[in-house]
Amino acid sequence: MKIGIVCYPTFGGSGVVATELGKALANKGHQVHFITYSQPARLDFFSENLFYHEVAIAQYPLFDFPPYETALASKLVDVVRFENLDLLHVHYAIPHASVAFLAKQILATYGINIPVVTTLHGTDITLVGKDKSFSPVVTFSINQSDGVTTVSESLKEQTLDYFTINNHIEVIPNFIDLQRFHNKNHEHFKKAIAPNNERIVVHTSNFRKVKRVDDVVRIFHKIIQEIPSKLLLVGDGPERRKAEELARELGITDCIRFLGKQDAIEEILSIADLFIMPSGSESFGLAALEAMACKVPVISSNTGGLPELNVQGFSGYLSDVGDIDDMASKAIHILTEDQVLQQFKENALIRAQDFELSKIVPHYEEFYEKVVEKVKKGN
Ligand code: GMT
Repeated sequence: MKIGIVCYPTFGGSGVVATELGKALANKGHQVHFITYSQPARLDFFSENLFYHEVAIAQYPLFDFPPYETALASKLVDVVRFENLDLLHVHYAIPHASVAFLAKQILATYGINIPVVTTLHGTDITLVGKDKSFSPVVTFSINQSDGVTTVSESLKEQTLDYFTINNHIEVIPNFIDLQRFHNKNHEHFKKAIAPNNERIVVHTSNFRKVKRVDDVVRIFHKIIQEIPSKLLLVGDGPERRKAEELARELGITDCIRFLGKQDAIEEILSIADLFIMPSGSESFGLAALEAMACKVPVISSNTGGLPELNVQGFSGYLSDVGDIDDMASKAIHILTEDQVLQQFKENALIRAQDFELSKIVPHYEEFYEKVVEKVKKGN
């Protein structure tokens, strides 16, 4: 199949999933065309089946807001027509689903009926999408898509709750490439970070409010009252400064390293003993799955899709959003005894294996086939 993929090419989870999906589909012999405004962060290798089309946005003094949507729609029309694509798969509803709808209408004037699949990832529904300034367009474009997927049952339910949806929604969870994400022996690195054999706690995110990075610092503060540990904070974003200030206030900067944005997340996860994800809202929690794949148990909130991933008392623990005391005491339970920690580490990997790439990607292929068939038959 010839597939066009539209996504945010940055470090966000939706862009990562879209890029990994494209790479996996290309490996399986599909021809995949990425159509984005810059090269997707994880599109880092050559394959004869992978193509990248950059959306160039013209600058003009009149444009206070450069018309990205118009440029993207025009590019989609061009790529679908001249590369003879069979299907467009857009990730993150805003603005990609409505842009795909516009491109589809334009393509119809050329006699092309391009099937459009929209994947909803999280904040496009739970945070940004349901805002009144976007919701009419989000509702319309979800209903107009030929196929809609969400990354968890929870996100499907929230989509149906927040919007008036008359379209079927297929749940296809996030997946993990265990060839890349697995525990690697990095004793030298571990020794450098934790010279006295302290436990290593990790959090990775884009440091937005919804990630509650402050909670990570506060939970860690409680952990080190009981167990010598180090905290690695990976990523960057608007809440980083606040977290740094909190660490200074609590007097624990010696135990915390802010590593900023990192590509080789799996290298860092390989030396970790615990991953903390206290998010206020999380449709799936791909970063937690990446940790579990590297044998790192997870302390998470019980919001959104996290209970569909993290299994209470097996791969880690879940607590109510903001319940720092509970998260800290569960973290301490996991970290105190070597034997208990080892068991949680093994379990984390077992749970991650349920989401192995080879188990999930075929669901997308089957869904594409269904959607193409439906569009061919005229819905
Ligand atoms: O919040 C992020 O980390 C980025 C965001 C995105 O859409 O780029 O991530 C969302 O999509 C990921 C991939 O499907 C999910 O694993 C994350 O749970 C989801 N984030 C939220 O719901 C907050």
